[in-house]
Amino acid sequence: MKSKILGNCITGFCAFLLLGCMACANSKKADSGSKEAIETVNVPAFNADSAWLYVKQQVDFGPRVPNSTAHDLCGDYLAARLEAFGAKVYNQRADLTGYDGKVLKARNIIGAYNPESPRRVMLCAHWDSRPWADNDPDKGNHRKPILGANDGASGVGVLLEIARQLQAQAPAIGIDIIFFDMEDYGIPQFENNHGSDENTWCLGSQYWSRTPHVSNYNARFGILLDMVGAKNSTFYKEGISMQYAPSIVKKVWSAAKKIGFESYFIDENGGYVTDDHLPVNEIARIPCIDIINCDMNSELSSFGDAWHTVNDNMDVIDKNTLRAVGQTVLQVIYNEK
Ligand code: AHN
Ligand code: ZN
Repeated sequence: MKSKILGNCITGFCAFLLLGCMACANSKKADSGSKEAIETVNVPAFNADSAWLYVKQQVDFGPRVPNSTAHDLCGDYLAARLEAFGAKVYNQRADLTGYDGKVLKARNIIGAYNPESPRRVMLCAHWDSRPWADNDPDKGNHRKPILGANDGASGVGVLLEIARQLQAQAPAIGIDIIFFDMEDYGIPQFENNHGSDENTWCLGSQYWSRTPHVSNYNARFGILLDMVGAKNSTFYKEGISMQYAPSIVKKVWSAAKKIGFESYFIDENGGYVTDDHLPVNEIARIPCIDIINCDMNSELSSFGDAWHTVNDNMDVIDKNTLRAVGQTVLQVIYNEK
């Protein structure tokens, strides 16, 4: 009897010790895991003032429509910025044909960081601006070109600031920043055949997807930024992104939530958008998502009141939105191993 009680006590004590040790082991594991994460992943702080300036510097050239001096000069500016920020720069030039039969002198501009690494992520945005303000409430503006502060320049501005950060502190993986040309030459609303051909949009990214800047190019995934600068923007989980790259959507939206930007990155599905990520997914076969503003309140367009109007100027740009997107993208790429 006595020994049985003692036996039970010993068994109980052992069990207690064992459980205690397991608890220790668990907490140790958890501790060292989180410590490691804090020690090794140092995500730089996105500077929204710089990004805003890079948006303005593009807009200051005027509309960057194909075959214009402003387009030429802005292309030179973007390539020079990437070069100054330490990227290996590729200028991919091509003659592409618009829906109207015009030959367009296209230029995709690529900045490669750590080009030798097989572990890569691509970040992209379009840098051209639309030659027609065909969604303007005033019909008299429909054939005027747009400044494209939000539609084009905002994504590029965020990526230039990221390029600056990449030079200051390298992440563990290689990054390719790709500025696609001629995204916005799609058939205007005033043409009879408007809506007839999706392929009239995204000419630069279609070209790149067939003919990447280096042969056998590959990346783990891509993130496209389009219209990421307007005040009170909301980014819903876009349809094509969810179809081809749901895990990347999840990764990006979780990263945004983790750092407090869930009021911008809404945890709900949005519509399907024909954008530069479509050829990247379907032709280059690289899973690529689109972070694109979806405005539920605008009566003019689901992309916001200023979309494809003469009002898409610096007045619509808000540094808080640029920061929310830029910091989220940094959070993602510095956590890739
Ligand atoms: C269409 O309206 C077909 N696509 C929207 C993609 C876009 C236009 N992004 C910027 N401008
Ligand atoms: Zn557009």
